[in-house]
Amino acid sequence: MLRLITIPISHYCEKARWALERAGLDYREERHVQGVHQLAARRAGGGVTVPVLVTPERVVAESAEILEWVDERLEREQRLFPAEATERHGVQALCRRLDEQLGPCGRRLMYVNMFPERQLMLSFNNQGVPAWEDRAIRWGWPVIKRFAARVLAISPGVEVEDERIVWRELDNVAALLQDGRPYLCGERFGAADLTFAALAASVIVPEDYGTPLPQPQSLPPQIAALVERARAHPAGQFALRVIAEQRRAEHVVTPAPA
Ligand SMILES: N[C@@H](CCC(=O)N[C@@H](CS)C(=O)NCC(=O)O)C(=O)O
Repeated sequence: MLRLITIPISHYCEKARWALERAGLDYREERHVQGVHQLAARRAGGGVTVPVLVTPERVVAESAEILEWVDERLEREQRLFPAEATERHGVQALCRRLDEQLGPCGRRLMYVNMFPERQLMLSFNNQGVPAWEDRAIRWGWPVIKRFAARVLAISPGVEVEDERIVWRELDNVAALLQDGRPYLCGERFGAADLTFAALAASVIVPEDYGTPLPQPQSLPPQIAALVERARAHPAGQFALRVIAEQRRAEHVVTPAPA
């Protein structure tokens, strides 16, 4: 059985869950809160970030590599990455940009906004984690907040620049789609679409996600407004469409025979 070490709300972890579930691969998700995740990731053979996928042959400790590992187990026509080298490099470059820009900035933007909403945040953050971790993060909240601020490089006002970068990345995705193509790299759903839709979750908070996310009606007005603005953006609309079409169990594809 594959093991996937996660922080349940993490959008990088959602990339991995989505790819595994789409491929119909059975896995056990081991959920942890921030801080403890580093111990769990290291113990599983990874580094300090999650997701970490433990497979019978090796440990895969980067979400982008997990997508590639899963792809190797699929029939060619069901793969997320094109076989042709130039096209493949194009897809990988777009995924890397999303991983490096949208991923961290969207995450920090949401953390900064949600930090004052401690009860609401923890009720979603801690779903499915061991009971002692749930208790520890509630009791140790000031320490955890300082730890998160350090890991995420939160400084006063950083969210203003994060919001600018997130919207720049949404604009970039919308520009790619402007010629009418159905998916970011052409006619087929692929790694760039999955990566974008998963990472955009920090601002569009989709209902369809590997763990429940707080919906706008339960969020404070200024965060709800941010989410509604992201959902209304053409790239936000695209992410919601891709999730509605592709994230469900009926989109499970067939693994290649071993
Ligand atoms: N490049 C990594 C980034 C993963 C990442 O940043 N994961 C976060 C969770 S969203 C994490 O583990 N953060 C805590 C830390 O860096 O200690 C990947 O794509 O897997």
